[in-house]
Amino acid sequence: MSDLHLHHLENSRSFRILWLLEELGLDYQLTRYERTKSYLAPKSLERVHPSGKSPVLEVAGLNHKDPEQKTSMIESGHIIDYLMVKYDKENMFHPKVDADSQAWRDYDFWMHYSEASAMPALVMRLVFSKVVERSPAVIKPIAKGIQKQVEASMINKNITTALDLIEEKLSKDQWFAGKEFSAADVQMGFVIEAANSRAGLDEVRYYNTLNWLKRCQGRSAYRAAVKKGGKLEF
Ligand SMILES: N[C@@H](CCC(=O)N[C@@H](CS)C(=O)NCC(=O)O)C(=O)O
Repeated sequence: MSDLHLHHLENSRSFRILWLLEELGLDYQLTRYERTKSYLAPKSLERVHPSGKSPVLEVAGLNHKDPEQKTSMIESGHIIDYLMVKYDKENMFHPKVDADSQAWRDYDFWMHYSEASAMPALVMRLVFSKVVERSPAVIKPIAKGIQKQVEASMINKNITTALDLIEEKLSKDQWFAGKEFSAADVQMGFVIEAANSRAGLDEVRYYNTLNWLKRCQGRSAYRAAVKKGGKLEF
């Protein structure tokens, strides 16, 4: 039995972990969860970790006093760091930690930027679209009005700033850490898929970003992850 067990919620950040496990060629157990009608995780995920969020990676053997016990890890960035330190000894998917290396600084920056700055704006947009979708017909026009106002005043600018920063980076480099594909591309993949899914990224303005996405989607590990965990559809 494998030491790793990924709990994967459809259309979620756990796709990152699924994709990275495939890149690393590791053996792992997979449990898939469907979202509820409210687009949340099902209650059953709370049995694996009280946060009830995805991803959760259960790891066996971390408790030396009780090797049978499994440790439930959450936070995609943290799980990725763990997988890199534990399984990427040859630095195939992350640059060597070195404050003087541009590749490492870029890697670390995008690993953080994805969840700290880019995702919050995208999640806000998703939440407002769900509010409108689920509003009763009589108040739908009012909900739509509020959505438009909040998007214009608070959300759109942040999303555009993030996407422009990403495009600028990918117009200079093939990958987020520079010349080599890395786990930072995996972490940023979900951001760009989420940004592209609903509205679709402008093909001219985000030319390099869309080419980067095609390169990611063409990787055999990405395709294997889609086969096992489902395509990302928001
Ligand atoms: N910062 C966390 C975010 C985890 C998170 O919010 N996951 C979402 C899926 S993308 C989730 O589980 N949502 C279901 C829910 O809130 O019920 C990470 O990167 O792992």
